[in-house]
Amino acid sequence: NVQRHPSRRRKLSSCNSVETTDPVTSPTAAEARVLVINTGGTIGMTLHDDVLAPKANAFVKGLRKLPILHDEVYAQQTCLYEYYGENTLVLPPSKENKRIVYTNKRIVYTILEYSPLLDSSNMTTDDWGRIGKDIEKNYENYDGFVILHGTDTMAYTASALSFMCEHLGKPIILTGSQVPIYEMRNDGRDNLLGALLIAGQFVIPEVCLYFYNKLYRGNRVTKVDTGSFNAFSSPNLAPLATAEVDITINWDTVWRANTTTKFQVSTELNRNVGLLRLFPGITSSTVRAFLQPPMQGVVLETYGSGNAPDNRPDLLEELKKATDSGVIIINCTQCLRGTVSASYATGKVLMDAGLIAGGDMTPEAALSKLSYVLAKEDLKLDARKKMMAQNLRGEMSTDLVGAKLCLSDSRFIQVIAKSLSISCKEELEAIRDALTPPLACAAAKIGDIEALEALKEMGSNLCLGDYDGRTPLHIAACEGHLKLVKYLLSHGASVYAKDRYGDTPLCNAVRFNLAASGDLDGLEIWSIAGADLNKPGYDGQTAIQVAQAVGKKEVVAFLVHCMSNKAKKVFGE
Ligand code: ASN
Repeated sequence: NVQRHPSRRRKLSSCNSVETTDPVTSPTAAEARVLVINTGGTIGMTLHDDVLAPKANAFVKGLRKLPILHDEVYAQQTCLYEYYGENTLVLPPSKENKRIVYTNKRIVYTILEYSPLLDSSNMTTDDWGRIGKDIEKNYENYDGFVILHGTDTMAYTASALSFMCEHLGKPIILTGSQVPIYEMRNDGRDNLLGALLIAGQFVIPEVCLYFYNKLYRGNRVTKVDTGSFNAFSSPNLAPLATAEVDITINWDTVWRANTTTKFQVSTELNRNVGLLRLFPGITSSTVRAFLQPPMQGVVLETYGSGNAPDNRPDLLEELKKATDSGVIIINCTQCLRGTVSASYATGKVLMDAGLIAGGDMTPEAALSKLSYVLAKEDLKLDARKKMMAQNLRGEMSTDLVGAKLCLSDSRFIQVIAKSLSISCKEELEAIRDALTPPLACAAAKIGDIEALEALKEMGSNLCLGDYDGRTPLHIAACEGHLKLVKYLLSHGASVYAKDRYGDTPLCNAVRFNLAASGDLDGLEIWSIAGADLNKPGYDGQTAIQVAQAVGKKEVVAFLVHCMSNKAKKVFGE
């Protein structure tokens, strides 16, 4: 952490290429850190005996020679290698993006290369566990994670990680390429660059997959093309973001964990799962053989909207026998797009045989979800079945009939739309998105949960920030409205959201709330944990000023003591 490296901090502040001209502004606000886990795949492959295979220890060296992926001058000026090691690189400054509140942030990324590097066809459940563990180990030190991975099984890994990562609050983005990054014409550079920019600049708390200018929810994708750069499709969910002239995030679609529980990775996965695709004339002995113990969970890929022959009692009997003996069978469609439904007699027979409807889940998502759910040994069969039918990570669409209030139902928006002569949906949404974040912040300031509820019903996203990128959670944290903080956290607000000044709700809570309430123990803990207690906040006030204003002398003394210790360290170097 740069805050623990005063000399790097000084270098950063004096370095012209870094836009931190204000010496009191922490340079961390100008940098985001991303951990890149390189598991292998075409992106880093080279030709050996006329076939592509991964090459160890070459990736970092290769990237260092690519100016769009590494700024050597900045690295030298800011002692990057000295502090983060030889495997750390830094992107050049990104172009000003009007839609991003905090611009000019440098993305500093560290590469963790696996050995051996794998073609993704060689990946196993153990490899998913290894990736999960590495994310968990490094979670607090990085703003986001990029996983370099082969495309062949990337949709499986993305799906599995989406379930394994519980209570996720930061972006994890899988990417790779169809052509190695070292070739003249390749898709690897763009894919890596896009994934890094998104992982470093946006708090999208999901396991995603970035490919060919689009960010997808990881458990919604499937590989659809072997010969195109546009290799992935997310048939049942629009992309979370598109990287065209601007990077545009579809915030309404972003999935949020809605919990206050600490992030953890569940690496326990059940291996006795399988995929079985129906085809005309499939024999009952094939089905029986497939469903034999130790099989515990199967994704049955059925026809159309979840149909199977209803004139094949032999087949249906095998399925029923298996579900009766405790095998969980999920009904997913073979079609690329759409969902299973109970509209045909040929679909109903499967429900009667004890299958669970998989909605519009991809087979990759259904399989990895089974593997995750079946590993929860403390759950009984019924609870596991219930979990399989639930939407756990946005992997399936839930019936939203009646759940989403129509925008034009809101009196408030109606009145404004009328006075501005607006009628189309897009314009209504634009008004809502412009007006509701400051309203939500105002409600947060006075701790008004009811007003926030009303805004939420209007369809507004309570995680969005105002002009300065300050979210209702930033405000509630500053004001010390604990109930409201809990409410916002349980509605998907992120403690990692950075405002224009690089401040998160977590930092705000420390500086304004602990200082104002005189919580010395709390302040000390934060100080030990590396928080910069002297850094001013969005309104220019430092913790000392806050404490002085409310007459907390012991807090002022403590903070002065912290400051002089820090100064001694800096000048002592
Ligand atoms: N066979 C490669 C892999 O999945 C394909 C790729 O990455 N484009 O590792």
